Amino acid sequence: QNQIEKHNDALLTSHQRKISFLKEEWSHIDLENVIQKLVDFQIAIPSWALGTGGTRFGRFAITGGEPRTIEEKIEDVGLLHALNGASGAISLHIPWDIPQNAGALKSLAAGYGLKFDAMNSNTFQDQAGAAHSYKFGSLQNVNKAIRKQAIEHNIEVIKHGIALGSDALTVWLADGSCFPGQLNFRKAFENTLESLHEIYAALPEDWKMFVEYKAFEPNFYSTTVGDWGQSLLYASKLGKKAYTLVDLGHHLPNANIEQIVSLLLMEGKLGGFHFNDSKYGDDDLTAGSIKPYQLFLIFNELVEGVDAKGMNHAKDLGWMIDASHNVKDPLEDLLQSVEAIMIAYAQALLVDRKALNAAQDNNDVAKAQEILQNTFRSDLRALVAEARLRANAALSPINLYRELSVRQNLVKDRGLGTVATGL
Ligand code: LRH
Ligand code: MN
Ligand code: MN
Repeated sequence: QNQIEKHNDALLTSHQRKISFLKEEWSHIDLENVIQKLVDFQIAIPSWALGTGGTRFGRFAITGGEPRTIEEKIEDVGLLHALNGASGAISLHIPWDIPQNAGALKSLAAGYGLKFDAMNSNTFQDQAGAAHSYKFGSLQNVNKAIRKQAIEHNIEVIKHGIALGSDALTVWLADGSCFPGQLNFRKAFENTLESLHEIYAALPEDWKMFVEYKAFEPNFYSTTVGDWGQSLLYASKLGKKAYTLVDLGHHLPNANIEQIVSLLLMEGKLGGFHFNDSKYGDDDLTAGSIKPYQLFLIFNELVEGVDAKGMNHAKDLGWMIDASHNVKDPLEDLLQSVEAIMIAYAQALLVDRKALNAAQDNNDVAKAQEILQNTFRSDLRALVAEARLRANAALSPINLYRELSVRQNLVKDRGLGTVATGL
């Protein structure tokens, strides 16, 4: 906290100049309200993004200092949260994480101001000692015993989550097929639905189930939860605790994700997000690093839809990053992702919605574009920094991270080894 204050003091004059300018520029808008929304907004960090994931071709363990235990993963997210004030939750993946002592983990996390976000199950890899293989799918499998093993794993994950105080289960399935004829699509859907029903029945009353879809990979001909239509079909059939989860990297190229978001919100079936960016497929790159305008357009629909439904921006949807790191320091990358998400959110909050609605009602296409691009092209970084300042976080998190030689210190403490996440 001391270091953060010292860092902020040095940057304060320049920061205040930028904020005064923004207050003048946006004097017609209640900026205090916008800043408060930014302060409240929290984006969960996935435990598997804290180390170097690599690609399926290899992993370059150059970073070092990677967290070796859940405790160290919590420490790392605690550090991110101290720096940016916006990473107040961690999302675990079972069995990449095996929480042994939930009580102790809960109080460790609480000490850093962290909660446990959605729990993730894993039926896309065979686990050591497991009786059955998921080579031909898990919840969809033609073999009932294999489906049962996968169902029981998910119920186990819910139990871990209950002990940690989480309130959501994210189910992502690699299930599908690689060749035409391999699978009966209808039977695969029905098996998956039946399995999901059994998992759903084990959910506590106040929990949500997120059904995450993905177009392809690791299966390359069909995926059994392949798109938002299929996910919505499962979520609708399952019941009110089931929702669709949108991972930005899980679409076919050029999909209109903002339209998907808008319609899922309309149906009350949008549950949460995995933020990342991509140029080709499920690249899991830094949010906003490739298509920042798309990220803004998605947030524009989110703000519009969430407000139309009278929902709470910070609480009613699950916000999370889902990234993988190959060439960057994972912690620096996560700081960059959070920053990009916050900027897109700030831009969406400043859209003149009344004027946009009027332009839409008048079919004034050029005006509508002007309105959107006016905020997208405004530099709102100081607003996001102001939110950090008010949360006692750092004005420039990544610079402070470097000034304090955090990575070098982590390497000293934890060594150069890497810890495989299984990816
Ligand atoms: C699948 C996915 C899913 C998994 C995570 C590791 O591509 O996005 O969310 O749980 O990656
Ligand atoms: Mn994901
Ligand atoms: Mn993915």
